[in-house]
Amino acid sequence: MSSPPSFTFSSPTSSATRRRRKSAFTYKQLSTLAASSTSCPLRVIAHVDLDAFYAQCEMVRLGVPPDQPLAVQQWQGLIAINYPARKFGLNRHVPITEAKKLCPELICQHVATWREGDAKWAYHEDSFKEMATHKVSLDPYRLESRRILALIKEVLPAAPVQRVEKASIDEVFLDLSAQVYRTLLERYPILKGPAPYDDPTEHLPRPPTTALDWAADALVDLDKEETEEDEPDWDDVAMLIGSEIVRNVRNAIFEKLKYTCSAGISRNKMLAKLGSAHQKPNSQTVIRNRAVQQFLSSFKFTKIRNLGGKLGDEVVAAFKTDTVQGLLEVPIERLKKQLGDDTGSWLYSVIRGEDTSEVNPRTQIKSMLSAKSFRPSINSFEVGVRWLRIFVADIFSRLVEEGVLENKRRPKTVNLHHRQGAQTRSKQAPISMGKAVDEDMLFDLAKNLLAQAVADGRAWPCANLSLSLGGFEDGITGNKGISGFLVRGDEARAMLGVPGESNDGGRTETPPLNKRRKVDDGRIGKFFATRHESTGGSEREHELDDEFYQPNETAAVEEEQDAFVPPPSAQRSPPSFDPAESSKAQKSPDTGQTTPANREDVPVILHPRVIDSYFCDRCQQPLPAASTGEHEDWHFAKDLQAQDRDSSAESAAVRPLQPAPRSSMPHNKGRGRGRPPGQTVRAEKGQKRLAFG
Ligand code: DCP
Ligand code: CA
Repeated sequence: MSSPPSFTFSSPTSSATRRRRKSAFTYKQLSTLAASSTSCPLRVIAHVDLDAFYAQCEMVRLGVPPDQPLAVQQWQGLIAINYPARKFGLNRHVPITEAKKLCPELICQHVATWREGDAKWAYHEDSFKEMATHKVSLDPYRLESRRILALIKEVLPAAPVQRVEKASIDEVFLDLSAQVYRTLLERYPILKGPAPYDDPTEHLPRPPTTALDWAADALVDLDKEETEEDEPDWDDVAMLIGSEIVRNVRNAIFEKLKYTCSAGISRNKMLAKLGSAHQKPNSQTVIRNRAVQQFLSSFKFTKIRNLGGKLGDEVVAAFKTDTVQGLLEVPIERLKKQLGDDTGSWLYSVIRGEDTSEVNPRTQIKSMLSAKSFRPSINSFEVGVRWLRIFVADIFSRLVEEGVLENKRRPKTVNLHHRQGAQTRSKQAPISMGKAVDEDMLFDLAKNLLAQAVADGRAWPCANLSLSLGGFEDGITGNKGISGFLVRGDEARAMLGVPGESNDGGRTETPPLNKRRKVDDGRIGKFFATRHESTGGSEREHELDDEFYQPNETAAVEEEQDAFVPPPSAQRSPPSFDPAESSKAQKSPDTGQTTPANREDVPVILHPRVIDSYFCDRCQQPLPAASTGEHEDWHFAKDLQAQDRDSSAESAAVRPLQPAPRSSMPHNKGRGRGRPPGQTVRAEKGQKRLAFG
């Protein structure tokens, strides 16, 4: 981060002139940059995308020279093509035989595979012929992805200044705002203030700079009414600093790991993402605020994420245009009338370059899946079980990386999906909270589920089998096994250092951390999710379903994508931030946990000398760590019961012994996962361990 500042300073102007010239930005706005506020007009966001990622992984692994054409093969298709090969007109749609004709020196490297019966994936000779007995492994690319991510985090200053969101296997978003703020103040001490008259709404002085040196960046042309002769303001300077940071990150990735990547730098995620694709490979594009409209106008709006599908088609049909330029002429009222208020407003903003979705560093996996399609179909329990062994090994290696051995994260359910003809059926089983998650235990569970499917008599012939783990949650570490006593609200709060209501009767209107994230993400949120993007914790990892791989289909890759929030086209009303919702809970300054705002008489099971506690955010109350398993089982049972009503076999196995508090019911749509406003949570006394069938 130490490249020299590349500014050309203005010749001194008279102080009278200077005094008249003010920045468009205020001291207050500058201060919000330090906090990476999503509404800060000086925000700097970057999107970094590895070039031809799988192909580069293979080039690095094999030590292939940079100008050698190479493609990554999966069975009979190409899934990644390096840039030297693209010069020959190759892309994912070109069949391999055709590709070799177009580019005779092309190296086609097949992906690694798990061979039936093996305990580890490997690069096998002629594996493309072994589709019936091998399964694709994307582990080599995941491992490289992890190394790159770790390096990026190492190059940037420590959190909380650093905000890195892994968006897919080869993409990250960086919120550089706080780091840019720090650099701005170092380079321009005048910004430290104080603001004139101590008034934060005062405008900043203009930057003492007339021209900025953008080095080798691809600079998007300015909007029509702007000229390069106009003196830069602080947003331009902020963008320049962001661009320096990104250049350093990219240099480090290349120097240390030999990968090239492209990047986009702009004021939000949507623009940064469009920017990174603007000039590939190995370059970075800066879209200054003054260039946003010019940049966006050159796009078909169908290129913007979530406008590529049905919603995009609907908009094209309704307004007879597929360009941003064309759509800019449509008044907001017409957009709303056609698409509904929320989607209409969202579309209106997005084509004007507005996006307040946050860069969310907490991108935790919520589920994992390993799958295989069979051609021909399989017909016996033994063969199915051999595949389950591979699925479990595949998933378990990912679980280890997620920290399951240290109980940092653990799944709650295991699911088996099997397809027979056009019918896909599922079986689900809970993973007992009391036991360590290991390979044998998962294998046994999976095998039992397959046995159930066979017993139902509808398993064979099976065209597709997949195993997934779901309901990932933070595990409890250091559980001392203290049994619980029952204490009541205030006492429990005092023991946990959780505040009650404030003396003035008011409440701290701070939304819970997870709720805030959720709300903010929901805000048109996933829209800007990249193709594989995770979305604020609602992340799913899945591996390729071999047979269903179609070049250029997103399903063909290991994806870490949002599993739960539909794009605006599906939900038709992007949720917006509801300040009222924020006031439903209080946040403890000590624990960072949230507590219900109105819970005078909530009975809490708690040991008087409890050291380890955890907070159940579904019941909105603290509980002793020792009861975690029991309590989670109970929630789990309720969830299963609700989800699986139509599957009598499974729901019969899970019979809670007591009614759930209203807050935990999955169908309670009152206010997110909390209880509806005004209701007091009343947990039942003496919760008992459930008997699972
Ligand atoms: N991928 C895949 N099937 C697809 C799309 C992608 O298997 N239909 C895999 C291979 C890619 C990786 O995901 O290397 C990343 O996808 P990108 O879309 O980012 O494509 P590349 O990184 O290959 O190329 P680019 O330089 O255009 O980003
Ligand atoms: Ca890429």
